Amino acid sequence: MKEGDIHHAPRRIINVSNRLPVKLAQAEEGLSYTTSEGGLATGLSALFARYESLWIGWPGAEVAAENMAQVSVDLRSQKLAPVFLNAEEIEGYYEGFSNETIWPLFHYFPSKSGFDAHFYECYEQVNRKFADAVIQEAKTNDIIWIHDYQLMLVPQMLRAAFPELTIGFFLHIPFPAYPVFMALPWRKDILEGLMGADVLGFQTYDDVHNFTDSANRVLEVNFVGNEVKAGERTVLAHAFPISIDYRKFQELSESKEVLSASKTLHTLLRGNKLAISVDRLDYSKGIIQRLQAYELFLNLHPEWLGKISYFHLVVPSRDQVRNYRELKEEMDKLISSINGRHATFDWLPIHHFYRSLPPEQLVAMYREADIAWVTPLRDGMNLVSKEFVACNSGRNGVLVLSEMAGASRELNDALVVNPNDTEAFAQIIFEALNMPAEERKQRMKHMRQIVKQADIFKWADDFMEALEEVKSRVLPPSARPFNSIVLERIEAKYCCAEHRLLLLDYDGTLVPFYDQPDAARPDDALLHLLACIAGEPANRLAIISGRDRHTLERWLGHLPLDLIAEHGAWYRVQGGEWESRHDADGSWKTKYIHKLNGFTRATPGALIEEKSYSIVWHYRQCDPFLAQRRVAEIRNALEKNAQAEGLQLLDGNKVLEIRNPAINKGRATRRWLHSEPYDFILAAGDDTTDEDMFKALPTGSVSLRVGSKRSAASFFVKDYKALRRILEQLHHSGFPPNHHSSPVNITAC
Ligand code: GDG
Repeated sequence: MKEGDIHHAPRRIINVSNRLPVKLAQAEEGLSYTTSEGGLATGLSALFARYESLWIGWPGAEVAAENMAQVSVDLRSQKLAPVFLNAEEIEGYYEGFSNETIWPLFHYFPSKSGFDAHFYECYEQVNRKFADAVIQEAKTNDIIWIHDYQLMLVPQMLRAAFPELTIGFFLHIPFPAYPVFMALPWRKDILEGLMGADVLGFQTYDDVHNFTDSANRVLEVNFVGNEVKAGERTVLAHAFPISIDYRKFQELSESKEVLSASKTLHTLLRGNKLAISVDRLDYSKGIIQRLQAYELFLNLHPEWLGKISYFHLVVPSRDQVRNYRELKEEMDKLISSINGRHATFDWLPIHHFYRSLPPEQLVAMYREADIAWVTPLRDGMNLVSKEFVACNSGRNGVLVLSEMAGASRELNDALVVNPNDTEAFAQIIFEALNMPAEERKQRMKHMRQIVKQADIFKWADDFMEALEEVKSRVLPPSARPFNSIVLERIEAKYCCAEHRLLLLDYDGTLVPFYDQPDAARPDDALLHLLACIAGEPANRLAIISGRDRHTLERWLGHLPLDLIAEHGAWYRVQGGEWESRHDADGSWKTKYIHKLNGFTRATPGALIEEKSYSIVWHYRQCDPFLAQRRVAEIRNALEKNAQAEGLQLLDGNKVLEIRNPAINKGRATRRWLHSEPYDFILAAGDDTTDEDMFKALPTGSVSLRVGSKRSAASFFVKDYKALRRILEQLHHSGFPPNHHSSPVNITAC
């Protein structure tokens, strides 16, 4: 990656998808390219007119090594960049993992999913290939937009290489509910891969919910609503229902070619009602269920025999693969049985097309249809439903739409059907055919408005807007990285200072986080380090923590240092007794604990920690989905009263804390600062409560934020180990090992 000039380089979108919008063919006469102007390419075209653009993807065919350079040059002129895949990669990554593991599982057909580790390896390798292709091209200021289930590991691969990059991901297919998703042995890798994006786009809110639920359960994250903080970044999971180029379809439906095809169709129908369906051959499309419902309808309503013509368009797909071959056999059998049983000399119940039709003929079908059946068993969105609405304007046909298609969330005026309910389906066919003209007109009018307003361009704009908005929330890091030059400068100050104050937070700053709070007890090395620093005559060391005083006393009470517990509600000067702040009041707690008890009983794994002046509701051990609901319920139940009583409800790491906001580390810090005049002050902490401490420090102090750049501290360090090294180094510089006084002896408690 080249460092782009953020201010002068034009913003560029790098679109990344499995397939490029061209199909490459290599014949003896040479290379040829056919543009496949799909919906996505159309949707992005308006964006590409506003931004610079590059599209990275597979050109759709295996390319001989000697042609690769030429193909790259040819494609470059169309702002495309190829990722070349060999036959083995296509088999493992695309046909294998993408289409035989993810596709069936994400469409709720776990029994059709294979879980072959070799396929997953290929998937990972090819995702790496795509990520490398992006990395080679990308500049800091570029926006990367990755598409679909074939490339779910790419966001994190890019993020690891370039933490600041703007990355969006859109999933075109459904994201399944956790009990289905958990069947995937690589579920954690997939979720981690996706979490590399800044914005994760899904077709519907159900998908957003399923994804955030899975992420909360599998990863150490806590989506509240549809957002989560991931280090410096915000990750937003949001629904962006994809759509079509409404105008293009509408205009096409009135073109000369379509009018001519419509006329032919009209003549052929001889006054019969036209029903249509348009699907790729796939078990998720509900092809069999629809044929069964149609057969039942004909049986129940023989008065319609000879009066309805069903144009059944199925686009061939993968019919060499067992699942698809079987589906085709079953479909062919059923069609032949229905036609065989009901056909007459001048009427055929089903006109079956097993091929792709030219757009003009497809649109003529949309235009002339009295009823369109879009009845998948599961579908991310389904664009056929929206195309029908855009093209059928004059006819006011009826859309029968499966409740399992994403489109059913928007097209409320369709007749919604459960494709598995054959009786209800047959009844809905009857209703659709008998719907009064005025009702058809009104329903179609509403649906048209929806598709017209929320077209594919709006979809792309909404996604980009969300991406830019989320990205703008990442504040420029204010803490600078700590390095050897900084260390030398601080060492120099430390050495010549006569009164030093060191304020150190404990959890996350001196020790890592553990699942069980008690596991964070200090190790021998830490006790030794603290004893050494505290033992320097010029030093005053205070541990300033949110923990309760008993724990601090037990773990660190024997060292010659000050202890500040519960964010300053309690403190103990070295050698003295514990004191509490004179204005601290804990009498409010009883009422709140009483209320929290009810929530705790109803939430397995939850527990209440009572501190002197605060209450902490812990939910680390709970089902994340349930916990999220409970936190919202607790907030609803308590927030109003708490505010009136001057209390604060604070979200922490899998905890909700109720506390008095007047007690904070900032106030405690000021108290310590006033106790003596210091000529060297150092403070270190790792979370938001430590920010109050940093802000209270006088100019010239050294402040260190552990693990994050976004801070009021002057420097950031990576983790507790880095901080310990700095402290050791300072101790050695200010108090060399051969110095006359030795640190106090300590024994680990
Ligand atoms: C994924 C998700 C989501 C079909 N037959 C012919 C033909 N088509 C065109 C239609 C339509 C497209 O194929 C199929 O629409 P889908 O919505 O099913 O799109 P997919 O890309 O297959 O599926 C899906 C979509 O992504 C977008 O996010 O909606 O849920 O599975 O555009 O017009 N076109 C022509 N002849 C045909 O015979 N010319």
